[in-house]
Amino acid sequence: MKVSIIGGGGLVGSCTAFALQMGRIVREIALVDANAELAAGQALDLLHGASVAADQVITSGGYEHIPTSDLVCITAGLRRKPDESRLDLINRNVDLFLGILEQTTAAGLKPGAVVLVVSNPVDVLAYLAAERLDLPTNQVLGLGTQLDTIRFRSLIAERLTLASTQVTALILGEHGDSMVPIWSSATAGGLPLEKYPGWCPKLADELFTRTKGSGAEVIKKKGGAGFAVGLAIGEVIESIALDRRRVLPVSSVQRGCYGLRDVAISVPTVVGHGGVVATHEIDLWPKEVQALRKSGQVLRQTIDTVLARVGAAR
Ligand code: 2OP
Repeated sequence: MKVSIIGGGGLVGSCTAFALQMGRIVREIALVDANAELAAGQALDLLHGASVAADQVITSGGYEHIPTSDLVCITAGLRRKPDESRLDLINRNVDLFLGILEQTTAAGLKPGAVVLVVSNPVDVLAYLAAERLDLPTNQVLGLGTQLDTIRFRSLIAERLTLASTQVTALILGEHGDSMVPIWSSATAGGLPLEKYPGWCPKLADELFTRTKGSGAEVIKKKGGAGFAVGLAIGEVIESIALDRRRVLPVSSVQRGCYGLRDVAISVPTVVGHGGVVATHEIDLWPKEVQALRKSGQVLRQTIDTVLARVGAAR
């Protein structure tokens, strides 16, 4: 599989490339960036490690890589300021993103190509990509709350001194302020998380609040997230590359799952060859479904605001 990372010169794009290199699954990684020298530097740095990593083609360049790409990952975008919500980014990033979509379309996508949107606000931009790219809807997805979910699990594990890989806890909804913690299915070592010694509602609230604020917390400390985002993206891309059909909380345009329609939002999604294989409307607590629908409304209102400014797809 050839993966082109638009924005590959930046922190998120280069960390994604490193995660794919260490994943040793994709065959070719192309870093595409407006700053060609930076992308070339990132690619060279990765290439230097290839002899102890994997037999891959690692390169950089422009949109000439798009027609031969099996997956295009769009990470380019302006970063949030520490006190700025993701949705505040919308106007600054939408114009940039629409330009990327136009250049991607002009360059020509393979009919079976998958487009994975990471740029923020990811759910709104994933919706615009699905609306504007000439691809089947299932081939366009957003990273969604996949990143929030892995942060959630890691922070829970750290607080309870559990093995991080044995905590399963899900975040669904918007990758943003209206994201929803799914406590109804949270487990550690296969056992209900709420039964663990030391677990209490106060701790649950603290951990979710910290998860929701993790993006801003990292931005404040180091300017922006990279490592965890790259790993989150790597899991999605490798599930597609190997047709693993992992159930992941990624964002795609919904057609009725949990009553959600005409909005790109994260629900339990089977991710495999071609992108979205299926979504699962698995029973949640009523208050979780209610919060998920509220999150969908928040996103739909933002999409309407954006479309009022930029117009619907021609
Ligand atoms: C984050 O949460 C970049 O939105 C991403 O860090």
